Amino acid sequence: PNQTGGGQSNQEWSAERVARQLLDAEASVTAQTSIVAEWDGLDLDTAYEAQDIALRIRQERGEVITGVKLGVTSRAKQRQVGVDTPSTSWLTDAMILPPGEPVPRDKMIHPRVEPEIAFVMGERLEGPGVSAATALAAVKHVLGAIEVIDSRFAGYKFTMTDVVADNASSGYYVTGPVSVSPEGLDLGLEACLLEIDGEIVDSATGAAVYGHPAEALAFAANTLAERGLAIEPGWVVITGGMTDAVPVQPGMRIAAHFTNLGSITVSGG
Ligand code: 0L1
Ligand code: MG
Repeated sequence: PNQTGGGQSNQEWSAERVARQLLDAEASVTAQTSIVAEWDGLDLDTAYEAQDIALRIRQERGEVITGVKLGVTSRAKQRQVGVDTPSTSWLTDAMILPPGEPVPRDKMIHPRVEPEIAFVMGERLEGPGVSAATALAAVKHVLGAIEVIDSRFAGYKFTMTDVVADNASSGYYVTGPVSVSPEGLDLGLEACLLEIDGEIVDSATGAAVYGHPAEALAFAANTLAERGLAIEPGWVVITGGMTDAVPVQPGMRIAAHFTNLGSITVSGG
């Protein structure tokens, strides 16, 4: 992929410029280098501000919020990307990959897939003080999911604040065909096998996700509350990659098989 640096002076940077630069990188399918390396003013609050500005721009062009994505909730992901704090980011309807559609590789820089556990919210969930039990009580049903991430940073080399500003490498997400009531599930023990071209390459259980996917959901509610935001009924919350993300190659057959949440298959396009 192409790469661009920035090379402009510190005073010219702002959350707005970060948001626009990353959206431009996405639209032009062009990787760039760390923004923090150029602008040390990109702290966590500014990164979330950039994320929210980018969401506003997406909404201005007609996209609708469909939910929230958690990032870096598992140790596998923390090790893979060198970031050890979970984050929240936005999902919109433009990020939905309909079942059966291949990964739109022509619109992506260097896509990777990762299996996730997803919640569909039945009730509004608002922090602070949300526990895993309270969080789970607001869930209508649980789904399996595959997220197709795509970092705007070359080689997935970023800092915590870079990746938060970049909407945590959002690309596409596909949810599974089986929806299960949370009462009937032990989500900590819900297993997922990740199959690539007929071979099981990785596996994990729900406990890999921040101890329990409901803990990740509570983290999301409590973190969003710091910005005066809540998780709304009907929203989807994907709780973070359970395993390492796998680079997508043309023609690849990707499948995630869950104990109770069915199987999802995606082709590499
Ligand atoms: O690029 C990345 O891997 C950061 C996003 C993390 C997504 C996740 O943990 O599910
Ligand atoms: Mg993810």
